[in-house]
Amino acid sequence: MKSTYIYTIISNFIEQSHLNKIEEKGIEKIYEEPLIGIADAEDSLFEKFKDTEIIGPNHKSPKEWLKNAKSVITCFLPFSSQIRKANHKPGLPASEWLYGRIEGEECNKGLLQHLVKEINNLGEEAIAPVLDFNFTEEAVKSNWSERHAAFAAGLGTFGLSKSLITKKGCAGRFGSVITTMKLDPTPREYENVYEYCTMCGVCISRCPAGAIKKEGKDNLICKKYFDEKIYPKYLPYYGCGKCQTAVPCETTNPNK
Ligand code: B12
Ligand code: SF4
Ligand code: SF4
Repeated sequence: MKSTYIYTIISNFIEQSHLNKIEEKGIEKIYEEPLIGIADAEDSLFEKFKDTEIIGPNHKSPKEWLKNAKSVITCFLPFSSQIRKANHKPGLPASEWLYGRIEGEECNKGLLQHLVKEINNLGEEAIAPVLDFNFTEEAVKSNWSERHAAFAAGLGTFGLSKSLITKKGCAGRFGSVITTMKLDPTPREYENVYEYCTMCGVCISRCPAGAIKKEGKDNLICKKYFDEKIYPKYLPYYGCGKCQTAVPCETTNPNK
C-alpha cells in the first residue's frame, strides 16, 4: 500500500472538514496542509523510548497498542498564519491560539477517527492511541508520545524548547494511527535528537515562565505556569505556545 493514498485521505479531510474552521470566531481555517510520516511498527526506537531517560517504561510500543501492528502513521497539522501570527505578541496567549489548542484538537481527533474508519474499510485494523481507553496522560508524561512517534516516522527532530520541529516548523499539532497495514516507512533524514534546532535561544526569551534555559526546557515549570496563570484565567480554554511562535523554527526547519 502506498503512503500517498493515506496522505490523500488526510489532506482531503483537512481541506474539506467543517472541523477545520471556527466560523463564529472568524477563523477560516485552523490548519494548513498537513505533513505525514510513516514508521515501521517494529522500529527498534519504540523499545528504546521505554528507557527512563527518553520517556520511560510506561510508554507502550505499537504492538502493545495493536497486536499485529505493522505501521505507525503520524501527521503534523501546521497552524494557519491567522492562528500563529496572533500569538506573536509576547505575554499571555492570543485567543486564536487558545481556539487552535481546543477546537484544533477536536479537528485532530476527528481526523484520526476518520482515518481509522477509512483503514477499516480497506479490511485492516487501526487504532489511534489518543482515542483509546488505555491512553493515559499523567503529570508531564503520556503512555503514547506523539512527538516521539513523529521523530521515529521521519517528521523531524526536537528543539531546545522540546517542540518537535518539522520541515514546516513546530507551530501545530501532531496525531497518529497505528495499523496492521504495511506501508513504506519514511526515511529519517537526521541522526541527532536536536538536529533541526540551531540553539539560537529565541524561545528562551519568548517563554513567559522562564521554563527554557540554554541547557533545555523544564516541563514542570511550564506546567506550573499553566496551573497557576493559564487555567484560572482561561478554562475551559488553555494554551501558551510562545515558544512555538515568533521563533525561527515556527514554520520551517531553521537548520537546513
Ligand atoms: C504532557 C504534555 C505536556 C506537558 C509536558 C510537556 C512535554 N514536553 O512533555 C505540558 C503541560 C507542560 C505541555 C505543554 C505544552 N504542550 Co503539550 N503535551 C503533552 C503530551 C500530552 C504528552 C507529552 C509527553 O508524554 N512527553 C514525554 C516526555 C518524556 O517528553 P520530553 O521530556 O519532551 O522528551 C525528551 C526526551 O525524550 C529527550 N531525549 C533524551 N534522549 C533521547 C533519545 C531519543 C532517540 C529521542 C527521540 C529523545 C530523547 O528528548 C525529548 C525532548 O527534549 C503531548 C501529547 C502526546 N500524547 O504526545 C502534548 C504535546 C507535546 N504538547 C504540545 C503542545 C503544542 C504544547 C504547548 C505549546 C501548549 C499549547 N498548546 O499551547 C506547551 C509547550 C510544549 C513544549 N514546548 O514542550 C504538542 C507539541 C507540538 C510540537 N510541535 O512539539 C503535543 C505533541 C500535543 C499534540 N497532539 O500535538 N504539554
Ligand atoms: S527558537 Fe531557536 S533554540 Fe528554540 S527551538 Fe527554535 S531553533 Fe531551537
Ligand atoms: S508553552 Fe509557554 S510556558 Fe511552556 S515552555 Fe512554551 S513559552 Fe514557556
